[in-house]
Amino acid sequence: MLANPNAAPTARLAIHQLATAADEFAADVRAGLTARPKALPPKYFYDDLGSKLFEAICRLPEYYLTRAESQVLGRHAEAIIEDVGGPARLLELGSGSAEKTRHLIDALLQRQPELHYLMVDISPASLEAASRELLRVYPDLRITAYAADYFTALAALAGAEQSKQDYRRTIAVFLGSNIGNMDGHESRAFLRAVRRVLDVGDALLLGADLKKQADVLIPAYDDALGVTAAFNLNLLVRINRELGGDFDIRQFAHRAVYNEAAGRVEMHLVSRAPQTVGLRALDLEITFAEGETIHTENSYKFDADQLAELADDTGFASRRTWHDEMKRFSFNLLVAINQ
Ligand code: AVI
Repeated sequence: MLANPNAAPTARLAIHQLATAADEFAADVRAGLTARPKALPPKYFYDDLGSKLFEAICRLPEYYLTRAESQVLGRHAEAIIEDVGGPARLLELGSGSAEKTRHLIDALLQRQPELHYLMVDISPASLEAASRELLRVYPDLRITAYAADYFTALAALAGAEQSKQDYRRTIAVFLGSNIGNMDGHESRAFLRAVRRVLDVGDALLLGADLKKQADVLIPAYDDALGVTAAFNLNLLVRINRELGGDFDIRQFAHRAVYNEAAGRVEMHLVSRAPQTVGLRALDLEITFAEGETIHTENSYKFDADQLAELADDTGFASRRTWHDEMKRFSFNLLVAINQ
């Protein structure tokens, strides 16, 4: 674990950059672009620009998820916190801008004098910006931030023997339906890893988008302004920059489809023409047929039975569920149980 040399010199904030295999991105790009069909892991969307584009997506009229979840949190944060009991510390996986989290921080600080907020995000720039903004609004908050992917951060947290100190409970939060970007196997491995850093009685707050009509889903992933298209295409920009790629971005198009049988929205990058792309750092050339796609993301949509099964399989009991007014999004309080 490396302390970030740029970390602010304040006892209230510690930012840790967790070392990941230096060439993991290169290895994943090589594997993904030489596979049939071609695919890339969505975690690589979130470089500095990608994280900002995702924040912009969250403000789009078509992207109902963020507003729906904020509505639930705005209305029920106190009841949610009440249900868990405390005093509690907060552990957020995929904190992003941490805007919605403020509802929970406010509710916790109404019940307890202090709060330790542990935040994990793959983007160091997002962590830096979000933690500074939080400290401006809540000068007494104690923040420990981890720049890492979820599994690396959870392994570090499990091994760090993090003492809860004055906190009776840990509340883990996984918002925004981030769980939807994992397939069934990965989401179970992830929830089990979360469960390992919790004690019996601790809570996991899980935001999950619900199954719905394609005419609501597709615009959410293919907005009129083209922000989601830019978010998707930025993956090629990142490959060009970091791996010496020569992708001509204009020769690829964004596509979002609802795969109803699989219960997920899929994002693809479609080659507009037959073409060959070089990747200098990988000493690799990739050919594309016209219309061939790179599958860049799955966004699974859930029903109540699937969510209950997920909790059941991973050492949690579902205690309560809240919905937004339009019942588009579900917010689930899961409690860690003996396994
Ligand atoms: C982060 N994640 C839950 C978003 C989603 O809805 O799957 C990522 C995203 N992709 C396109 N738009 C937003």
